[in-house]
Amino acid sequence: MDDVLCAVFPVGWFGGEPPRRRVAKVLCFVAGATANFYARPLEGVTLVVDLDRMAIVGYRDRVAYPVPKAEGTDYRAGKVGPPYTGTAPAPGVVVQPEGRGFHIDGHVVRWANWEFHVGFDMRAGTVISLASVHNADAGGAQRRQVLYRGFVSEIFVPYMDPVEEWYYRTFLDAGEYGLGLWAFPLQPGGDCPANAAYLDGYFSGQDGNPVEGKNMICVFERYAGDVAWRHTEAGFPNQLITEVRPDVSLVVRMVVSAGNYDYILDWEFKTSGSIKLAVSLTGLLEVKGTAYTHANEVKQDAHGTLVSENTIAVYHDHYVTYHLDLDVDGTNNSFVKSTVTAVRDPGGDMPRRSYWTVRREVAEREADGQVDLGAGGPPADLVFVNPGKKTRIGNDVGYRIVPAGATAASVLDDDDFPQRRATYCKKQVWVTPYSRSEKWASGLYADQSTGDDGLAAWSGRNRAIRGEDIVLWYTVGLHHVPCQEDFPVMPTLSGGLELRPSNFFERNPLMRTRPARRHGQPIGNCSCAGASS
Ligand SMILES: *[C@@H]1O[C@H](CO)[C@@H](O)[C@H](O)[C@H]1NC(C)=O
Ligand SMILES: [Cu+2]
Repeated sequence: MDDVLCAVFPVGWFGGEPPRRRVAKVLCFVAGATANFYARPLEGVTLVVDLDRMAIVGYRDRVAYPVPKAEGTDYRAGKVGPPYTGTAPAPGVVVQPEGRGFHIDGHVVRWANWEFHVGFDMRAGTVISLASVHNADAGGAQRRQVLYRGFVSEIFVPYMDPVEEWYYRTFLDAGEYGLGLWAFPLQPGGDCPANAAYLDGYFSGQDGNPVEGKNMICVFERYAGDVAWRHTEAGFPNQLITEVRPDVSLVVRMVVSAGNYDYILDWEFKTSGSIKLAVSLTGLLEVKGTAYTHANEVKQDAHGTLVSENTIAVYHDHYVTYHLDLDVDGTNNSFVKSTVTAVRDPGGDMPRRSYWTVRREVAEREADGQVDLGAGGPPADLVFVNPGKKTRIGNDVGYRIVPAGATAASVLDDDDFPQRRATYCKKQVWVTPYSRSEKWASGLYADQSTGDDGLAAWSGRNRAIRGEDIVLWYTVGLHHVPCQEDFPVMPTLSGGLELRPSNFFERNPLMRTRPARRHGQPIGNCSCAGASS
């Protein structure tokens, strides 16, 4: 019994009256010789605990499968066999010879043309607020608002196995557990580079006393070796003009270890005016014990991939939903959808048979603010504009929403119970008028919720959203069909979105950035100077 560990699983809601008792299920695992106890489930044994009475009110021992072997499941250094042979990547470290370029004043971060506040919340984790960007071309110290407040509102992870031990595994990681409660101290040099600064997080413990979480958030400048913009001009005789600007950005990072899974949640501020939101999934798969030991034996009822003997990694989704209260140059904003529309036979005597143009539509009501990025037709250009602010030549100032992969939407039936509790996962984009009570996409009280509160219910009121203080809800979605490389720990898989200025500035705000300077850093035995290839 010393090797057995148990974990708490929410029961969800599967019809009938809203539940009166607060209950949770408890499932157990065998650690033994491995730290990866999730890989060794005691499949078929389920306990039900009444959380008010703190009593076991149900116990079931239904099926018996072999506990998967411990061998090959551990992920700790020294437990995974010898390293690869061959040339190892050379050690590297980020060096900033003149120190950091950003300043942290309390919780306000100032860097390049950006200023914003970083907060910590038990449920949401990192909260970015009052993000504003400096408008260099306007002269003086003019700051312009971009984001009033942004945070991860929910992470919904429904598993796709309908059997007794699995049907209810439809996690709402923020609402049922708390992303901030699942953040742990970041490891310098691994989670964040050597040049990072760290922020602590404070929250109330179960007894009401304050708890300090050390190094919950890190802030660092990223020198990725990428290019922000460049051009080589070879058109002049006897002259080659090359201008390159290195891409440097500021990252605010938190890692959430939600039981078996790890989410790396990044806010990346770019001098171009973009804010990139990235989520990287890694950690351990949630697996099911099985009698199968070879793919030849596996039947349709597996509901997942055999990733090791007696081990099925069950199909599931990840939906990371951001609440982004944009204030593009002020609170008066509209949501504009531009659809790429093909036109045939332009006529006249030109030889072209077709071209495309853009059909622009301003969303009037919440129903117009719901967008399924995968549904038929060409991709839309989605922009938050301020109809009261124009560039000098008259375009509406705006910020574009650019999906960066991972745009899966839920395919569950509308009347399936987990789907009712997270209805919003059918569409990636929702736009609602600001309301201080509308923060949590799955409703204020998510545990055992019935779906009557939440983003889809609010949006169903179909309020006006044109020329209002409006909020963008964006869901990064992945259907996860596991493979053997995801075992015993999956390599990071990323998705996200970019909030990118669109007629917000008068011109490319990077024009004033300086070319890279060469520092007297050691560059090994590379004779880069004057080298040609
Ligand atoms: C937003 O701006 C538009 C265009 O200037 C204006 O007509 C509208 O009244 C403004 N809305 C609010 C709420 O101020
Ligand atoms: Cu997954």
